[in-house]
Amino acid sequence: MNLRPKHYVGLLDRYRDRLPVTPDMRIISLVEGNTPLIPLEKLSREAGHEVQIFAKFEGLNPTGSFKDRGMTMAVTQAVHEGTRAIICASTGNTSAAAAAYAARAGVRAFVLIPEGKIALGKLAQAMIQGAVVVQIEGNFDDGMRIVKEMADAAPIAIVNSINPYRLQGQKTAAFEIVDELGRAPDYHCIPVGNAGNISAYWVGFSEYAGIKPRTAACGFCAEVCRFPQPAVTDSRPIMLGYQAAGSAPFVRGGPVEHPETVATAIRIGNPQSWDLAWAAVRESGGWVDECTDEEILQVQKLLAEREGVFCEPASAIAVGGLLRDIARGKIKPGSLITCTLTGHGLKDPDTAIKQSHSGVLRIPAQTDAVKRAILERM
Ligand code: AN7
Repeated sequence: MNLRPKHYVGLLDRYRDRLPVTPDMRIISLVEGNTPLIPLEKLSREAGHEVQIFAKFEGLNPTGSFKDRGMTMAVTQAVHEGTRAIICASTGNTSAAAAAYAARAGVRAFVLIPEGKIALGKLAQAMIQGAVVVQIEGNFDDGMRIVKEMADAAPIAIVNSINPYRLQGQKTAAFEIVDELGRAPDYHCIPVGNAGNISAYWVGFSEYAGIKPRTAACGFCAEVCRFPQPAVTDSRPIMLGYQAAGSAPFVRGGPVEHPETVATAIRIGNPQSWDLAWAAVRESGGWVDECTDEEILQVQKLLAEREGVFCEPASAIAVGGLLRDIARGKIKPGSLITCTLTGHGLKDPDTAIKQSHSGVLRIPAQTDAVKRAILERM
């Protein structure tokens, strides 16, 4: 007998056969996942080489970023283990998701954020959702170090992506892409900060192809996920990771001590999933490259103006890097390409307004003046 509801109730339910979900678990969910795969028709045409580009718009998750996928799994597991409190370091989105799922579960959330370098929307989310917000006089990497030390000292669950349950939840985005396209894309483009998400996608794409990736994340998955499940597709994409030039440890070949970028979400110099991410890139035959802040903002605006898709700066980098690699001839003509837009543009209204002020006209409140202004611009 099928006891599952007919309507969509979240990714832990939809993909429970491939996740560490047991029947006795209380599922903590905001009905996350099931995000749209939006064809970027104009950008594809303009890029040429007969490419087809799709955006997996993760900004449409309940808290506005892909973090919800990992958080539903991590908080469900933490509550199952009897945890009363969760903690994370965050550049913003993880803290927003942690606060929301903690509220849902009825546990306390402690979030460590870098002072002054967090987008306004994310701060608002963490605050109103009742998390204890701790602004540290340091950056994300400082916060991460402290969180790891704290968890040894107190009975509290870390919900950063070093928690393997986070990656398990996040791998479902790769499942959705393949389910939607009916095949794996040829390339998948993704921003890289702490490097958990690129690792999770690789696990997801690999599992769907019936292949066990040579990564520790899948070692974990083999224990709890009853892998292998039946293969759904026979191929995996080439993984392309993009970093902000001022915060690009994977491009530099080692940690960056003072990371800086307008894309504050990925202002991370010492990524925790270093080995997993490299395994994903190497095993897939892909690469990691960087974009300047200028390129990031330009492409954020391009996506908004030309496609009507408003993502945050850190997300735009996936498309920015891709378009450049297409122009350089690094992408096979005729390819089917997916890009993860990791977070919603509304997260960071300050940055959006700052680079769009020329779009606002100031005129007297008179019909004539308005008419003239409009007719001049038709
Ligand atoms: C919009 O919230 O690390 O490479 O603390 O918010 O898996 O870290 C955010 C990361 C990309 C990078 N895009 O993903 C945090 C945090 C957005 C993000 C990333 C983040 P990872």
